[in-house]
Amino acid sequence: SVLYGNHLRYDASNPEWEDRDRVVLSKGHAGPAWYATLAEKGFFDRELLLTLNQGGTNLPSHPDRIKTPGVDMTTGSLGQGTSTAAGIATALRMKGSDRRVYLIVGDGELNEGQCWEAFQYLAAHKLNNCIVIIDWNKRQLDGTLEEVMNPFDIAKKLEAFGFATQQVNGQDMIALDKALTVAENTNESAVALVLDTTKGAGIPFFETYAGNHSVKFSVPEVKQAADEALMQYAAILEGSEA
Ligand SMILES: Cc1ncc(C[n+]2csc(CCOP(=O)(O)OP(=O)(O)O)c2C)c(N)n1
Repeated sequence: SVLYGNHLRYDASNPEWEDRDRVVLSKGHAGPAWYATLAEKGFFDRELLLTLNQGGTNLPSHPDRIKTPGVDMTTGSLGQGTSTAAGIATALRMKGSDRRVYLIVGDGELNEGQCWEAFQYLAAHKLNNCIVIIDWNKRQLDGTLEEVMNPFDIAKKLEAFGFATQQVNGQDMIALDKALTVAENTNESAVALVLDTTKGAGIPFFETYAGNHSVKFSVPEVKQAADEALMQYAAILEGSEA
């Protein structure tokens, strides 16, 4: 929402616009969240969302750049988006373009060594036109980060690689907006944001749900999720009015 609302330069009626900023959702399994945003911004009709992951759909669970307007890179095999984003950033730099690539990476995805090779490359070449965004939600597919393979302090590691790194509350839209602006105005090094987030945020019963990586909700659970999300939203609105 923050990216598409305030930062990206794009034209939904011309997704291939040469002068657009690019997005690489390296944690490709989050494709459905991206599709909701793209539909909201007019890249395609909302009705298409109902075809998610069905045979012949243009919205496969993992993003496909050939199929979906607004998707710049095919992803799903974790780690690979980091290298392709580094390649896009290099190409933009070589062309003399001031456009950026926004690279979204999972914290569990960092288990892939490929990420660290791409980060070293970005830092060494001071590719500040690739904004690295890590979703630090502390969980991955089948456990917590520590249970599966501890990445230790991600922000410190990126700093050690040579990145200008900010750690920010990834669920605070205003903080996120500011942090992106700071990153976009950093010229002397590669840039990264580590977003402190909670998996399933906004729906309390889901935040603590052990297998919340991939769940098929029952109808009562869908209703409960919608009710809890609405309650949270109302509380946020009340807070901002106060
Ligand atoms: C190379 C590769 N190995 C395994 C998977 C299966 N897989 C899909 S999502 C996931 C967990 C990723 O964790 P994280 O990046 O933290 O994503 P999040 O928890 O934010 O959804 C795994 C292992 C994959 N997509 N690609």
